[in-house]
Amino acid sequence: MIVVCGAGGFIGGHLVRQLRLSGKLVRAIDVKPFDEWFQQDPQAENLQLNLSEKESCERALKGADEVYNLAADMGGIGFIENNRALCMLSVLINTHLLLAAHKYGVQRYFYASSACVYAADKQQSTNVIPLKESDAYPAMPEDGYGWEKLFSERMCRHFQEDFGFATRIARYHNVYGPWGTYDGGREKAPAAMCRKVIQAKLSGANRIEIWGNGNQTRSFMYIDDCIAGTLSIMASTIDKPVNLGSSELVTINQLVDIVEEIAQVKLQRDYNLSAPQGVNGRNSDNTLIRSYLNWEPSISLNEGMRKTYKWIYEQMTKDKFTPAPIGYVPSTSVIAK
Ligand code: GDC
Repeated sequence: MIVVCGAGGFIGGHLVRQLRLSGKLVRAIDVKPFDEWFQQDPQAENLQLNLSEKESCERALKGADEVYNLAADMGGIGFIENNRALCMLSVLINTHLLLAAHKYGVQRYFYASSACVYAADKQQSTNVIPLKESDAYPAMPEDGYGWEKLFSERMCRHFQEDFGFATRIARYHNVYGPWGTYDGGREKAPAAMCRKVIQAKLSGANRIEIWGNGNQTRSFMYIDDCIAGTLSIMASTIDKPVNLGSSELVTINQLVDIVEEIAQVKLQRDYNLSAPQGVNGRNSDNTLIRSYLNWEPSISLNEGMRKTYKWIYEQMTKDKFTPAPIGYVPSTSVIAK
């Protein structure tokens, strides 16, 4: 039995889907009510549980062979900069899950960490040197969210050393794709840009707001690469934190260029210099993952953004009133109403 914690979220939903496609027995858990899950597989054992509570974690992991912990209160830079205490409370989830995993003899435990663990002084320039795993120390991670991730990584390491079950840790670099958050405040830049460009296009507003000056650099990993890498890391012998991210570096302005090209529009850009911006530059050094797996994320930003844009466009337009075709004449019964 494989347990996926955070199964109602973006990455968790895709992971359950992939595990089910390969015929695995899956228990899927999230704190959100079922109608808020991004994806739900009726063949999985779906449970709504608050995993920050010890009893819920024990209920969740009883009978489990493998556990994926993707459960966390998180979001894009707009969310994590303004909700540091909430982000830190995710420590309760990982702590109680590790204890339950130890109690029930779980064999393998995956922890979803983040590039936000990396030290701030190594991310000050937009002209980045890709981050290698050792750059997390000396520690000065993203305030709140990053500290929790770094602490929880460390806890996984010591549970592995002291209690003898395998823990696997991936440091995700900005993951995007369909069936993820694109509005409401937790969205990351790729989904936010799709939403803003679509809104500008549909409304005819012709302009979008960009946080910062647009010169910040990032790499963005498409969800299919994230799931493939997650499964491989879990099955591997990599017993220390490893980067899981694309190494295709772009500026935020280049990300917007890609979305404009997909949408076939050219918009005026309004730069909001007081909006959350996070680090100036960040990229993933993939030497370690390549050396273990002979693999690294390779789906291009262009290809991934086309699929993401299409899905967000469908979500934003599906419930809308569709204008009648030109030349359409309503029937008299409709007019009488
Ligand atoms: O939110 P994010 O994708 O997270 O932002 C990337 C950059 O895009 C930031 O510099 C931000 O100012 C800029 N940006 C411009 N406009 C907008 O409308 C917008 N919305 C958003 N969200 N950003 C905009 C993330 C964390 C994650 C995760 C990853 C790991 O930081 O928020 O939780 O851990 O890092 O790589 P980002 O890349 O800063």
